[in-house]
Amino acid sequence: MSSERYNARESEPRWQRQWDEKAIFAAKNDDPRPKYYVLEMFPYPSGRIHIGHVRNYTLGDVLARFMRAKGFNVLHPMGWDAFGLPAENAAIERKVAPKAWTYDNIAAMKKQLRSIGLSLDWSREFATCDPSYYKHQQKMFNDFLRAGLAEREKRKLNWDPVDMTVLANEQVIDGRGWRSGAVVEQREMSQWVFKITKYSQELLDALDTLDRWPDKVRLMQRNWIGRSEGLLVRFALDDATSPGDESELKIFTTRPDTLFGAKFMAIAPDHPLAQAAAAKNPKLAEFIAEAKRHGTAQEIIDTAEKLGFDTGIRAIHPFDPSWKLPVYVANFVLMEYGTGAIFGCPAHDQRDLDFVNKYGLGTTPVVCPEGQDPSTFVITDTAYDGDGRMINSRFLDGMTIEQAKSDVARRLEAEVRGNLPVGERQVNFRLRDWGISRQRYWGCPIPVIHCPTCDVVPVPDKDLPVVLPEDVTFDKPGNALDHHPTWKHVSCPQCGAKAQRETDTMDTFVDSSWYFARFTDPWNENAPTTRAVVDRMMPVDQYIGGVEHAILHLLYSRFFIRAMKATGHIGMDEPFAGMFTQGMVVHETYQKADGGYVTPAEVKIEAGANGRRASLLTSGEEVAIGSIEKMSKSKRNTVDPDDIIATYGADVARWFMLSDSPPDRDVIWSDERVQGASRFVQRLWRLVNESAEMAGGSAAAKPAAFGADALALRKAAHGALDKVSTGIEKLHFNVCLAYIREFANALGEVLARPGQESPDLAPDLTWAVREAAVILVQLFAPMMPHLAEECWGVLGQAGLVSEANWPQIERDLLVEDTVTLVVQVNGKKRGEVTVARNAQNPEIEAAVLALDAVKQALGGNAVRKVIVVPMRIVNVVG
Ligand code: ANZ
Ligand code: ZN
Repeated sequence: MSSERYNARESEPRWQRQWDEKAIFAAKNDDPRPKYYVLEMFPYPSGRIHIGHVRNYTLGDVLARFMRAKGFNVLHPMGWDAFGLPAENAAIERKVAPKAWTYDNIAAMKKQLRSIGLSLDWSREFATCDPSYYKHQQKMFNDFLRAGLAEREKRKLNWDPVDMTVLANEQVIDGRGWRSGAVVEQREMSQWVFKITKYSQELLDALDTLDRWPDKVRLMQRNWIGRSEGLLVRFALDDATSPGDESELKIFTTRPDTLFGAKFMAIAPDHPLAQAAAAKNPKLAEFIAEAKRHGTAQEIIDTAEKLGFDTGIRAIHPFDPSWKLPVYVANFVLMEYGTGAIFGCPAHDQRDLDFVNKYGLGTTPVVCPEGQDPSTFVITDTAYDGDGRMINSRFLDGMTIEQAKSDVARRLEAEVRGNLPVGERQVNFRLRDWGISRQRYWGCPIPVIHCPTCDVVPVPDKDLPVVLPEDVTFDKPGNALDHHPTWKHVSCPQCGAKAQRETDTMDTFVDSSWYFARFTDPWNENAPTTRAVVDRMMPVDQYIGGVEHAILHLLYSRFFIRAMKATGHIGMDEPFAGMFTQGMVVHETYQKADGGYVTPAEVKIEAGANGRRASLLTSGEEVAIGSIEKMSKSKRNTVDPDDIIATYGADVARWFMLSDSPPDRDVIWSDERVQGASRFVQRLWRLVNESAEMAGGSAAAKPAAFGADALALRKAAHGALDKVSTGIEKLHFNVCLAYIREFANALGEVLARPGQESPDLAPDLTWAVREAAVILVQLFAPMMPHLAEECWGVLGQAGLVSEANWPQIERDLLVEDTVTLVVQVNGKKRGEVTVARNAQNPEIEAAVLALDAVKQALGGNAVRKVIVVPMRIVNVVG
């Protein structure tokens, strides 16, 4: 038996079939045991599983299998994030219908996922493009509309001229569309928004309760929400200079303490005052048009040169009527934030400093760092934004920044102009409402109808779902739904007149904002959730996915659950109690002399005289080994999970993924290391077979006492069990694998000792070997479940290891049996002694007095007394 190699290719599908037939991974909603919900971010059905998926799902699977063995009712479902642009692109490029393309891909990828041996509950599977899913999403849209959580809003939107769609701010990267890479334009349009800003403060505060989320993710969310406390200040405009009827300019500042350092005012290019001034000034109009062409995305603004145009308008300082400040239109002021206007204080704000240095407006420092002489403190190229005392600021001089802020706020709130206070404290958030309208076909239709008399009418709940038509064409750019000859023409549900359906569909981030709640009861045809079930099975206990979703997907989901709570679909606020962001799978790149990339599969690696050397398998042509990068199509440094599984088996792929790096770090794919994992699989197989041969096919009664060898092995087994159990709970999988290896070595040593083949071995040792082998198999079962099932059978264990309870730890085997004591002679440390933990004082004294260091220190003097401080110190008094 043990001479045969383990054959993954034969064994893996066999066990997968068994798990399926017995449906052992199906969670039951009425299971009385405590639930544990493990979820990996569901995939987009692109057509193929990539290696990043394998890592993601393996991480979740280890935890799911472990928690199942620990006795939890584990919910570990899988589905498909199935709407989105690639399906439309496939339709355009390959003339296949988006629906057919999507479901074909799902079928192919499901097959691949099965081959990885994941313990998934497939009975709950759905795709977000199933009408039976998006029907409920449309229902919730209607509910949100009624609750004031969805609204129609005129907005300047980011328009992607290539994809012909509106993009969320988050989908604009460096001023370009995240998919097309086209420079994004601004267009004013009506669209649907979800009122996420109603929850700005709550979404921020609740981050403190998410103590099982990575700090970096919480910080990213905090920054995205972007809360700042400041002051609104109404600056009066100098009448003589003001265009039209404008008499004041409202600004928002977080630094009212720096008001006496003001050198200019600046307004956004699309500020009404800028428009008014431009009407009389063609040069200004030109400047504004140019600024808008560059786009107003945050990233562009942060990196662009700070440019301004003096409007000729003058604003009056709120504390000094004779102090006039020039008003510029500036390209770094955003209309969407605060009031779209600022006062500039160059000494203490870098952008303002860059600006004044360009336009020669000067600086006056008003905050002086502690220990600096105010009379010599000057600002040249670097603004000072640190702490200090107020200077050059009249009544504020000598105050701290905080004191000055509140003093200014108090004074300006008390000052009234035209019945209104000049200043008003305000909290601002960077977070904007979530625009969800997309001018695309392959998405969830927004269930409203536009009627010429009744305006916007929601599709009545009873008429849901609004189903996407399938007979669409993609021969024209733009939205295929809009081009459909009949679909949008309907009668108004209210007045019966001719009306039109909304042809915009929802941002696909909506689909992924509640799928995890739907998994709790995907069979409910009447409602998105079943309250009794969803309130018990949610929240997700451990969510696992890429850090690229750390802001948007997680924030939208946190909002959506709150909105579902407000509309009665769930009874909690936070969807994910634990969050884990996994690292990427990276690989070397290989480049031919002509610069073209080649895949790892085309390359042979050898150890050359000057390190590793790579050549093409076909021609032998040498290729350059390049940097290690995220696997990507463009760099061709990908490995295909199918190839790996066909060659080595899923268990090897899983083991390798877990072994090399902590799960939150990048892992470098290496064929050499994969082969190492493959050898380890065979080694485990031999160890288990040898153990079974030695210990017999079934468990004997536990011996009453164990000799030294058996005890040592039992300690190794329970020590490994203890460490691996806590390691899995903390998702320190790579550490767990190291412990498993170490323990396998310990078992291997026992089996390799001479005389172990003899038939009359001590029963305590055979019992311990058998116990160790069983524990070993259970320890690696979450990582290599197929091999574990096979080994389980070899050991004569009943049932499936996938269904077995996690082994019980015998804690008394974990106690270290020796202690190390500090040895002193006359109070001075002279060495250490290691003795048995239960050693008695005479034994300890004898051991100490036998030490050379002690003899030397005594210098022949007689020992007067030995004092033993248990577990710590032995003092010899001479
Ligand atoms: C004067 C000042 C002096 C400012 C100083 C800063 C430092 P956060 O913290 O992000 O809220 N600001 C206000 N509205 C703006 C807009 N629409 N576009 C560009 N900048 C804007 O930033 C608030 C600060 O950003 C405000 O405080 C304002 O500049 C600027 F030493 O006012 B401050
Ligand atoms: Zn009507």
